[in-house]
Amino acid sequence: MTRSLTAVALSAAILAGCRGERATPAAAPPATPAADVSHGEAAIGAADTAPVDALAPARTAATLRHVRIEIRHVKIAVAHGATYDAWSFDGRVPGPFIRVTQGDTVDFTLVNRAPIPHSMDFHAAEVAPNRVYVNVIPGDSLHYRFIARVPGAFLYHCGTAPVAMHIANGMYGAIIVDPRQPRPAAREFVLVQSEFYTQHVAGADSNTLALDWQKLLGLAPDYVTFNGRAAQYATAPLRVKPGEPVRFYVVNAGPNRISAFHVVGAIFDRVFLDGSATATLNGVQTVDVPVGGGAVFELHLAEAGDYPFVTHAFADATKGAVGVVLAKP
Ligand SMILES: [Cu+2]
Repeated sequence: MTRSLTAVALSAAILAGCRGERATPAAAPPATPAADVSHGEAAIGAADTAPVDALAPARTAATLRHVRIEIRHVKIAVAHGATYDAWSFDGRVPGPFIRVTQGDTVDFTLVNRAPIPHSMDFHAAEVAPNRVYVNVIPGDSLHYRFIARVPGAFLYHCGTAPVAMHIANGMYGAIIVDPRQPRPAAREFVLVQSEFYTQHVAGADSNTLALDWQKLLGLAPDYVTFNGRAAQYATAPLRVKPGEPVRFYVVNAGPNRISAFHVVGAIFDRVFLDGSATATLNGVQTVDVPVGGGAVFELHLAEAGDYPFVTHAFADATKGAVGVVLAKP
């Protein structure tokens, strides 16, 4: 099969990114941009570490779901050659993908193994925040239950003040609530978009980064990512078959940037906004996922090839919010 110019250019950009050793994005646009690169201009990282698994967890039949999460402060890779001092749920950013079915009871335990207070806010829950979204001190734990009444793709995050700091440091994840009547079978992926605002840590090795609060307040991220690492699915594409039903659960953790989610070369068959159980949009090209929101995207890729997915806010795609779906028989 003849590869398109776009795909070739994207591959070239990926390879160029693989050779680069920069720990931070370029401060200036490329001097000699390739004329036919329309979707490959991100500071694309090499696959020097395994990508975060984007496959959605399988549905389960249990109606009482025990979920236990440990909070730990860990170092994560946010881009090729860039390590970030993160605050995490279960040692990963984003935290574990949770999947339950509408009507299930979630029996939740939060254990704080970190040196400062943290908490947990589930957007899939309808509860009094002052009862359960409370701070857990280091070494302590918290237990509460909620019923996942509304289907959809929901954010969860630490709600400890300043919330922007706790989210920007990595404390978020996705919880999928399936409708009681299952959605049709599809190849399913979870994508959590988020930003990193970085500065070098004094005394640490040159590639270790930590939060830059002023950049956060100025809405100027260094990296915008899907599942916590810049462009990781450009070098390790998500794989589907041509024509196969594909479903993306997209959640936007922010803390600041709206996601204009788009798959190059495809039109979404159906988009379910947030908790809506019925298709609210058909035949759409780009749909905003607000900060703190989620949406379910259903599509198919018409023919074999490489299909970039991006936030079409292209400054953010350039900072890493870009990946590729590889459709191959
Ligand atoms: Cu926290």
